[in-house]
Amino acid sequence: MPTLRIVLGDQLSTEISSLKDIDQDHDIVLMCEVYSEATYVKHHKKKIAFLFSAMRHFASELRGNRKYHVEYFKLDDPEPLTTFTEAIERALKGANFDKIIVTSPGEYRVLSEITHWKEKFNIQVDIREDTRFLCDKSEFKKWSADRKNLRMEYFYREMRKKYSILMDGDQPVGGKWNFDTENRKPPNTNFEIPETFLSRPDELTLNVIKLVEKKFPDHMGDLTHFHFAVTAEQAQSALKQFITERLKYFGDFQDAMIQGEPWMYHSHIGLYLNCGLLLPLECVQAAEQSYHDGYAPLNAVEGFIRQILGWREFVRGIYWNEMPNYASLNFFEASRDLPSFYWDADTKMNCLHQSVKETAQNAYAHHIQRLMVLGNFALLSGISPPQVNAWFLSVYADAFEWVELPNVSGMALFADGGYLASKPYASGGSYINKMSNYCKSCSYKINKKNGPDACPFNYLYWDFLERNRGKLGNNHRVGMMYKVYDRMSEEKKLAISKDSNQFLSDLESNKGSVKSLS
Ligand code: DLZ
Ligand code: SF4
Repeated sequence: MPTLRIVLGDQLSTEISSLKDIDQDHDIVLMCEVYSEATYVKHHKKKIAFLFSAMRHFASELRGNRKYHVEYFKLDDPEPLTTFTEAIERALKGANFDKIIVTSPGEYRVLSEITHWKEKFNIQVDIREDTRFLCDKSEFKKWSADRKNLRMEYFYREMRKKYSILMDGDQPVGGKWNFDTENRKPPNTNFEIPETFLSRPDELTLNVIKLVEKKFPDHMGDLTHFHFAVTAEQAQSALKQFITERLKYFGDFQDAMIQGEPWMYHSHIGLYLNCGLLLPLECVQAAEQSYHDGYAPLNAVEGFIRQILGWREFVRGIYWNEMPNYASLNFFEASRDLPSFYWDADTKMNCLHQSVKETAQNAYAHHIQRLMVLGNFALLSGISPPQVNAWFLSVYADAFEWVELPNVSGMALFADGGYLASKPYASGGSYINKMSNYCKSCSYKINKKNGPDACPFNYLYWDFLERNRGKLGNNHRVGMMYKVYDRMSEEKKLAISKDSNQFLSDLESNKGSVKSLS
């Protein structure tokens, strides 16, 4: 009897474990576009278009080159489907199968759905390990057992050794594991920043774009100028372009932000890696090769490799170790609603305005916009973690819960109380000013610490620390800042609290519109 083999929307790799040992004459590969996956958070239109187009291209590759039998349910079929479970039900009605094989999904929610299939459909369901990752779940569990606080740096060193990446015998190339002290230079606005990878949408993609516009009109996002890679071959070209044109500056300027330059020197390959169009080891090895060939310096190459071989694997391990509990952690008991400007960019704070505007255009913002602008603001203002997580999960094309949740709840919001990061990434406006030119065209004054036209980050930072003294006071990495606060005059402390209360109450009543700006 044939086997039903499932390929989910973020498993678009011919290497995927669910396709191993396929009987191509008899087995059926099932892929499905379903409403629930596009709407359980309202995914950005460009993200849905990207995934559906990549899924359809992948199905056609499996049918064409590989001669597999693929059953593909589309959202524009006469009877579109709502859930994965409905898709299984329909497939099982169409033929008899001995079992279902699926690769373990990237999200706990989907895994829970899959685990019900055995009983519901009275069929064997094999859930295989996702071998596209470089550290499997049990290996991470073993590494993390008995460690109270997990630090990526030590995990990363193990991974470097395991895969022999940037190694000189048993020592790191260049004598150090981490070259971050050489990174993070402020931007220079005279830069010529290379274009991101631009692919021209084919007819299939244009049809998907029409479908998304029709079915999801109320989702955030701009569908014009769609230029993402949608096949593995195009994603390879995007990787190659990054390695040859931008990697050499990636380290130096990884925290830099320039108004009107959404892409900077970042790789923009996260969306391809996270849906299977690229594999992590090929990206790591391509970067390593460019160092050995003398195209990119060690600080850039090591920094890029650390993101993939270290951080990406590390957060995935934490996600699977800690779910489902991790999703409900709220160390600071933050409960404020997400301000509406996260959707419409309507705020006078220019850094936030630009970051949200670019997110709506591109389903992308780079690391430091996400962490130090959008995440930092949510942290300082005490916005409810589930709402912040839902936002990040829906708006970025690379976001799947395994990677989004630890990055947002753990790193940006410190909602896990320090399990993932040793201190909150809280910051006043000066870091944004140092790393960007946003402040120059902001309605607020970065150098003013208090008063109606002072940069809100400046007083919110101190107010956040003071509000959470009971929870952070003993954190030795934050201790210095409490000493600075304690030395301030009573008058200054009062001004911080007054300005913060005013700002946060205006935020709730949605004052602070940017309508007069562009
Ligand atoms: C994000 C997403 C969207 C928008 N749509 C689909 C879909 O229609 N079909 C599908 O197989 N996957 C989709 N995905 C990805 C899933 O929501 C989910 O993130 C992954 O399957 C990981 O568990
Ligand atoms: Fe952002 Fe403050 Fe700079 Fe305005 S002044 S752009 S709010 S950091």
